[in-house]
Amino acid sequence: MQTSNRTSHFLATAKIVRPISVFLAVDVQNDFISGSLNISRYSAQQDGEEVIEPINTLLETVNFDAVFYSLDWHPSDHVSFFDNLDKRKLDPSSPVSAEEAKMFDTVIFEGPPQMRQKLWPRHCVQESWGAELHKDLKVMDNAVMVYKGTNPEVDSYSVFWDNKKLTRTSLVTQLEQVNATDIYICGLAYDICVGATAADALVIGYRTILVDDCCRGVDLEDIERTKRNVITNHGVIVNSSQVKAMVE
Ligand code: VGL
Ligand code: ZN
Repeated sequence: MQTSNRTSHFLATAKIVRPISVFLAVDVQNDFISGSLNISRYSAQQDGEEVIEPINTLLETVNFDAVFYSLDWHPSDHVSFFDNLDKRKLDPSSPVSAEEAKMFDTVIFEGPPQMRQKLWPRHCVQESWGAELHKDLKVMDNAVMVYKGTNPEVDSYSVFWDNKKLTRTSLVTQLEQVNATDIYICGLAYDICVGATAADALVIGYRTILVDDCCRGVDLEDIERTKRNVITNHGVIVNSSQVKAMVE
């Protein structure tokens, strides 16, 4: 019999006496704000720095049960970097060849399994300034850092799994350990890593709340698609001013 691959066991086994609300700030890192993947240079022309003030206010006013910060954390030879293209082979089915490929093109790397990959500028290299959280972001004392994109061969937009769903991040077990029921998600980039993370949170079965004014993204249509996807899958989208009343 086909069984569901949803990891719903925690909902079946945990006795929920009250909501356990956790906060996740996705990739509020220098490279996405003012560095090599500065989102303000993309079509939506949004300023990533604008998420910091509402996130800090939220953390100062709302008593979350746990606070997580994810960091895009790539090795120097990461597969998503355009300048590493010559280190790997493309599949013959790739829409563009290695010679023709330009920054931001999507290519298909040789398998098995084959892998579609958008080519990004080098960003969030482990231990570099660009990979640091923005200096003005409030970091809670008991905060947990979640590193993603650490495997050189596979990208990771979601904070739960890599793009091939081969490996889970530490977030998965840590949410189970605190018996999380509700996850408040925000950060950068709205339509890429925030969107992928919210989609996975909903698949697992968390009550998923996207904090809209604490997100900035790359492409307006993709941001709208991200929001529609959250709503369709029974997540909710709120403004940060509404969160305190929801958590306490
Ligand atoms: C991201 C592109 C590449 C993100 C990470 O955090 O949204 N985008 N790597
Ligand atoms: Zn990345």
